Amino acid sequence: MNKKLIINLSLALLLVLTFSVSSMAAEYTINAGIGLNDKSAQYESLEFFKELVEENSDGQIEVNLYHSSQLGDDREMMEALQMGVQEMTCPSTAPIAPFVNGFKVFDLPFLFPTHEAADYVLDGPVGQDLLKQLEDEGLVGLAFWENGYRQLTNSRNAVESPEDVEGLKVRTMENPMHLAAWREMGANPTPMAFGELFSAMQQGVVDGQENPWGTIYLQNFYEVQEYTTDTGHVYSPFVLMMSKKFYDKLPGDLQQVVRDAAQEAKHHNRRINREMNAAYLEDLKEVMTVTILTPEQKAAFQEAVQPVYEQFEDEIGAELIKDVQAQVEEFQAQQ
Ligand code: KDG
Repeated sequence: MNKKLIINLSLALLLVLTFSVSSMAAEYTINAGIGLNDKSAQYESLEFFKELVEENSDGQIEVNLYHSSQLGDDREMMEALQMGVQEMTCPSTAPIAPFVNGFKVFDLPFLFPTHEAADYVLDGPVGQDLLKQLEDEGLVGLAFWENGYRQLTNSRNAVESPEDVEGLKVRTMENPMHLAAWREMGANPTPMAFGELFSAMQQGVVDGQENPWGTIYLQNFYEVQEYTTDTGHVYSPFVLMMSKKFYDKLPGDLQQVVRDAAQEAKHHNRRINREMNAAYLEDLKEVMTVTILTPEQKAAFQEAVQPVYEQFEDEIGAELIKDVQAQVEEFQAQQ
């Protein structure tokens, strides 16, 4: 074979390769960002979602995942979704409240007695109606995933009663009800984005924080916090959401692929999250002083935060609170 022919053949091969690679490239890209790290049940559930979407769209959609606030904090990412410069995120309900007021209802303390009662309400008419309301804000609510029951940690003292919380500087999510609840317990709460939390605890800017067991363990909070208590004061849902600007560009069949994957991943997420939170509590017992409250001790916390219901009744809407409580009762009556 002469030299020229070899060069021509190589060029042709290169062209074929370039063409086939570019024709394989996805038409749509979903950049999904979260605040938790890549060991969290939330990230693992996003990986599950990614696999489903990429496979069921025959490669037309590619999903890129970003953890540890690499794309910003919850509020910043929601704003990026509104502008159409990011496609997906999965915040807790607390930071969603400034966008859609009704989301405040889910962060009322001691609202959901069990995981299953929460599933029932979130997947029922009240939860689904709130997801729909996100659309007016340029956000598409795809499904409620789970963050979990939030537990207090701190570096100052063991906590068995609201009195033990007196004056404690507690970081909360950026939500007025969380602040109010901790004030009622006598603490000195400070709202802060999740990404700033570890160093704030390390530097003593705050004494404590509250998050599910999985987060406390996997984000290494135990390195800077000595004490934890199973306050379980709030059940924290996650909302998997998408930029409406992006969603509207997808053809109908691909919108369905995304919606189906969000639902399938929801079941996976709830299952592994519950397993992980239970398992990490056991691991935390090895590295922290863990206080498990008696039902009487827990009732004292519940009583302390009760005024929050009245304080926020007008702001949230008495009807909405009643609807959620009625659904919880309906669920319990079926058990
Ligand atoms: O990925 C989710 C986090 O960004 C955040 O919502 C976690 O519960 C959380 C917190 O305390 O901010």
